[in-house]
Amino acid sequence: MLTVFSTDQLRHAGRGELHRGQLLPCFESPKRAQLILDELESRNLGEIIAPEPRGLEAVLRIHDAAYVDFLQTVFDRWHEIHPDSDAIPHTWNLRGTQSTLPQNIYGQLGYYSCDASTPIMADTWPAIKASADTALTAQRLVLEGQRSVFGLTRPPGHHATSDVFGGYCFFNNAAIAAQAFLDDGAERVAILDIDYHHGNGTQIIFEDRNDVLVVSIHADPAEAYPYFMGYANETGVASGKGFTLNLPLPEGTDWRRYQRALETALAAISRFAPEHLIVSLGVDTFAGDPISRFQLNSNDFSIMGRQIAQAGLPTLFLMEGGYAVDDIGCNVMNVLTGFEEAL
Ligand code: SS9
Ligand code: ZN
Repeated sequence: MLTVFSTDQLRHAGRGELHRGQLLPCFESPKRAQLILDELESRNLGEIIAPEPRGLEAVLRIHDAAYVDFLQTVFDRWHEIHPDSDAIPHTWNLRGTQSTLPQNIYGQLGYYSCDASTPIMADTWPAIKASADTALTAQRLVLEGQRSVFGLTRPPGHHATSDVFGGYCFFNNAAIAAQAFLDDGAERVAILDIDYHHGNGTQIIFEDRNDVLVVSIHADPAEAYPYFMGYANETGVASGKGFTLNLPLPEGTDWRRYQRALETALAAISRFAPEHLIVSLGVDTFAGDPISRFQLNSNDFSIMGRQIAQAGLPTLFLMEGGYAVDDIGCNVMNVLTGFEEAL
């Protein structure tokens, strides 16, 4: 399987995130991508290629122009006032009130974000741009006939909406790739989100549409981030009704239980009959993950990959979460080789 990755994606390296009352070293670190690459190389998954640099057209199909411009410029504005720190939002608007875009930088950081876990630093922009380019190059390779491609997207994307960053995400790489498939002529694309956390950004982007089926298996939002969304009764909006499927699972979920949800997810995808499948691949369902509470082991990821291959679809894997750095390479590699072994 081909992998797409740019070293520019390593340039986003936050100093700290607000986690349960403490400023801790960022869980979402460049080391994650580096360790995945090391494992793919040592176990010979296949060639690793750099993304083709792209303009912003495909990004702007999903994200608001003002948001994209904000992300591109905010750090320089921040740096003039705070030369020694990352930009982190700390104030948000009141629920249900008119939300005017403030001119003030603290106001704008709050306006365009949903949490304080997602710092912005000098090279955040080149890293998130390269991550989106990675998704788009991998998407094109699938379009051109590769059975599967791994876009090692980092920073991840599934919590980002058209104009909100958070949950370590800025550009919704999976949404950008799904829209690119449609713009290249596909009629239906399915996104299978197997990250531990509900892909709230992806759901919000597509919830009123019937050309992208969004299926997410994740920790029950009653107990886990992102807390406000991801319940089973969210099934889509207006003409998107029936094209969102949430399969929340309790803390402590092991492979037996997970596998049944994956079967349900894959059955829904096959009824939808998409031309392409995008997998939002998070391995934070691993038992050793420091911020998650499922119980999958490394071998389970191989079975998961095999099961996903049974869908029989051209498949674009895009990286989302996974924070147990010692095992992240092995767990990702197992999904991808499990997939290939089933072919
Ligand atoms: C606050 C705890 C949750 C966000 C988790 C985002 C996971 C992305 N530090 N932080 S896959
Ligand atoms: Zn996650």
